[in-house]
Amino acid sequence: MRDTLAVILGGGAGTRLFPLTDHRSKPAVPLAGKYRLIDVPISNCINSELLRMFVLTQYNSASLNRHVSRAYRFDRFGHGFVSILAAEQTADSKEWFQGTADAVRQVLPHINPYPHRRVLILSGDQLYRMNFATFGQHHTASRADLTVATIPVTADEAPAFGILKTDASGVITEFHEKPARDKLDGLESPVSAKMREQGRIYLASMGIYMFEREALGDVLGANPEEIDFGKQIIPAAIEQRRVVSYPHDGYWSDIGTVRSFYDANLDLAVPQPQFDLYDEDAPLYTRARMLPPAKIQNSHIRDSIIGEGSVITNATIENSVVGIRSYLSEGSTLRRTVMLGADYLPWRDAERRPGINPPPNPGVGPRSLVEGAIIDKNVQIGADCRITDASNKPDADGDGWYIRDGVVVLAKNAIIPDGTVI
Ligand code: ADQ
Ligand code: ADP
Repeated sequence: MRDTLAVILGGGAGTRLFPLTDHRSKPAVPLAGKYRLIDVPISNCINSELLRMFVLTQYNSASLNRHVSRAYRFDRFGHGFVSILAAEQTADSKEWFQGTADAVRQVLPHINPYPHRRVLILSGDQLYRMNFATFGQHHTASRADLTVATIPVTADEAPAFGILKTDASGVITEFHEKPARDKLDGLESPVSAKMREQGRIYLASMGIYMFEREALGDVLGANPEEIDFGKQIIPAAIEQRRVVSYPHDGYWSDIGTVRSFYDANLDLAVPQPQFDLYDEDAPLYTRARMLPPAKIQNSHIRDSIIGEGSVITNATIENSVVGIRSYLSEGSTLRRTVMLGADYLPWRDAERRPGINPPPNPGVGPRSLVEGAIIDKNVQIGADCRITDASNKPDADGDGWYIRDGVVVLAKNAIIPDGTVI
């Protein structure tokens, strides 16, 4: 992988994960009790010995910079780096990245000086494990200009993806970005018997692309008005270039919307999760924080993940992910809830806490119940609150809380007063 550069697409306008992206860029959103979204593609790269990575983001957010600079320091005798490239205003470009292809086009002048033969383009909002060295071997053996990673999906799922067709040798002959459900006829692909049994007969693009360097420069240069890979660049490329499919057969999940982020987190807390956090051959890396182990007193906990540094006293926790430094007090209950954790514990000296006026008592207060929610960092939930499942409620905005995709999201640093009912 020494001749490959990775470009991780770290998010557009970022509305789909709002309010989690209100004060941080999408790649910095906390995941699975101790990681951040960006740790997934970066870990896949490191585990594939692909050590030169660029992260493209709309905001040069302090929290992303802090995380990446603390977590990923490579050996000074090697050649590895993770470089954050934020959208910038230049003489010939608008301020924001207009789309995925526009983002890559705008940063090519920063990437081109690094010696490379291939560019691997990755999404920043997916949970999966993939060996990119094997992907690269497939790309080389297929003599492809561009290889698209693909996964079989059902007719219900297909309209959310780019759906493609291949010939018998795996060359992509058609590509339709997010086709309507009634336009799927004739788009079926040959898949394994097991996939066919599950109705997974359409091949979806995973938004993971390996380009030969000159092919990328050519397709972006030849179509300067086209801003999106899925809508424009990939369909154009299959007309002009050799574009091949790389079938992925492991777990893969979108984590780019509030609902999919919530579901993917909770899926990690079941007894046999499809995504294995315990795989020692391909670990998920993050910043080492040296926190103490979780301390649990007289509590009932079932099918949950508890983050390090947490303190849990006389609480009930079911089917939940409880992030680092979470504090749950007397008689509190969490069900089907993703708690992102806290930057400090309630008893830490006020003047040593990060940020301006963070809540004095982050955590879940006495006798409070939280069901079906995402609790962002440092939220203080008072005593006797009742936050219950909102899966049938429409989107709504409250004081320090939101409902999105049927999930209650308590915003970072919110103070939820005693007795609140949502
Ligand atoms: P979507 O997921 O809808 O479809 P898109 O919204 O373009 O694609 O996002 C792809 C990735 O790029 C995400 O990580 C997103 O955050 C990031 N991104 C989006 N706009 C960006 C911008 N302006 N600057 C930087 N990053 C940006 C795509 C493909 C489909 C494919 C699915 C698979 O278009 O064909 O099936 O991914 O998830
Ligand atoms: P998030 O993006 O999840 O909101 P931050 O990156 O702001 O989180 O905080 C993550 C870590 O950085 C925490 O451990 C916190 O203590 C620390 N931190 C936050 N703000 C600062 C700061 N201004 N200076 C130093 N460390 C900080």
